[in-house]
Amino acid sequence: MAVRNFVGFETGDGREIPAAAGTHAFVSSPVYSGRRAFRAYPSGANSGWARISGSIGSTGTGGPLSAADIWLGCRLRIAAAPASGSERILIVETSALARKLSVLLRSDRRLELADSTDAVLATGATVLAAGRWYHIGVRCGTGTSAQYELRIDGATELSGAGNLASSSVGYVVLGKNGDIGGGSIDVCYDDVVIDDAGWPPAGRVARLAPRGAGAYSAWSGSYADVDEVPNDGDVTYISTSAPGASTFALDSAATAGIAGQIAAVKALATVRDTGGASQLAVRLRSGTTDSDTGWSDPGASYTWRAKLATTDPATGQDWTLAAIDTIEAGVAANAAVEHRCTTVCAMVLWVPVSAQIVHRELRCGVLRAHEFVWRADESGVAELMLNDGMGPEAVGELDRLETTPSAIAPPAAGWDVELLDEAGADVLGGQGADRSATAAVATPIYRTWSGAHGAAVELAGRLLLRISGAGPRGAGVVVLLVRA
Ligand SMILES: [Ca+2]
Ligand SMILES: [Ca+2]
Repeated sequence: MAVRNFVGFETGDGREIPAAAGTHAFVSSPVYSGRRAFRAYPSGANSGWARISGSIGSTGTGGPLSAADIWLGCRLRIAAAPASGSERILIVETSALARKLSVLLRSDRRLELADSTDAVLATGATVLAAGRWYHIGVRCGTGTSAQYELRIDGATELSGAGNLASSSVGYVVLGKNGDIGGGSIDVCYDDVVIDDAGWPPAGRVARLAPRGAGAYSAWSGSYADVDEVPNDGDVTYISTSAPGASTFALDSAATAGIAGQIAAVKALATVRDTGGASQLAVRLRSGTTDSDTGWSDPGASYTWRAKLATTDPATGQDWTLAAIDTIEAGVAANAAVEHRCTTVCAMVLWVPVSAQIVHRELRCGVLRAHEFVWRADESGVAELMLNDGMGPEAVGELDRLETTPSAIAPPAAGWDVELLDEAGADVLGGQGADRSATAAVATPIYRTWSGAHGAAVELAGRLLLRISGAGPRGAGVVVLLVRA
């Protein structure tokens, strides 16, 4: 999997895409995630669309994907379908902006696919509800008998082979570009992810805004000049006429509402010069490691440059939430002409992770071993209800509590396991507290031959198995030995 670009429209002004035209808006409602989404709402034969770069080039400009295959994911919400017939709502284009594969919205709110000659390939069965967000997946290959696939909320709706043109994938257009039957549409899009190797994560895009000075401050002006949405052009900006860099501390992951696995980070700046041969780069700083684009001349009108990183430049490994809290974004200049920058931020593509507990019961005579394999959520918690007639049944005299931390995703030291009754009391009496992050721990809860561990613990009635303090996505196993 290689994410080549992602856009959540959080700049609020299109300063992250190469073009938008016709009847469109960057809206604050509705959004799927973050604070902005893209709306295309042309009437009649009009168009309204946004073009998304297939990739980010080495100098930070948007460019074509230049790959034979694209796997695209995005959120899509239909407010209005054409009154009759069908109209384009998403197009995979070549580098020359020719249609390879089009997703059409029919008047009955079913989707269909058209090939590079605009012939309909297949029509889906699912009627999409109006006013509801869906996750849409589109795969498009290259050639006269190339693979295509359409997914709705992760399920394959259409797949097969068709004439998808001989030129490789360049760009993606969201909205209606080119009329079919004069039909009006009103469709919103969010969280677009482009991958050239497989289905991308169904992620969300959050914006980290500048919140203070960073490690570099060669440009005149402060973070308050580059923190607005949408950009204010030359009303507030930072500038330099000499080589040097400025970077800014950013919102924390928690402030931005990020609580999950990080798929990619994109430092983004809106920049121009005031004439002459400028040399500008975007800098993404992680810890003490600077990761810059190559130099380019943005010209005298405001445009954007971006630095995309699918792994943490400081480690070469996957991004972590902790690393997100260290990053800075900024700009660098390398020529003695005036460079200006009016906005800086970092976009983060992240995927929510939910808690899981899987139960297995092993029986040996009167002994029952209830094994709970668990993974905590971002807050370090995992919960499962027992004995409620729906989930696992664990009834009897509790003999032993055993906990084993995961070696691959170890929990935080001192994590706790409790069994809470309906009054909220821990029937384990706190004996599951402060478990090891590295070693298996067995705690005899009660032995008939010894009163050392207090009164007998009888498991009965509804009980909440609660793991807590395990750290984000910590994992392990809890075994309860019960004498039936
Ligand atoms: Ca968004
Ligand atoms: Ca500004």
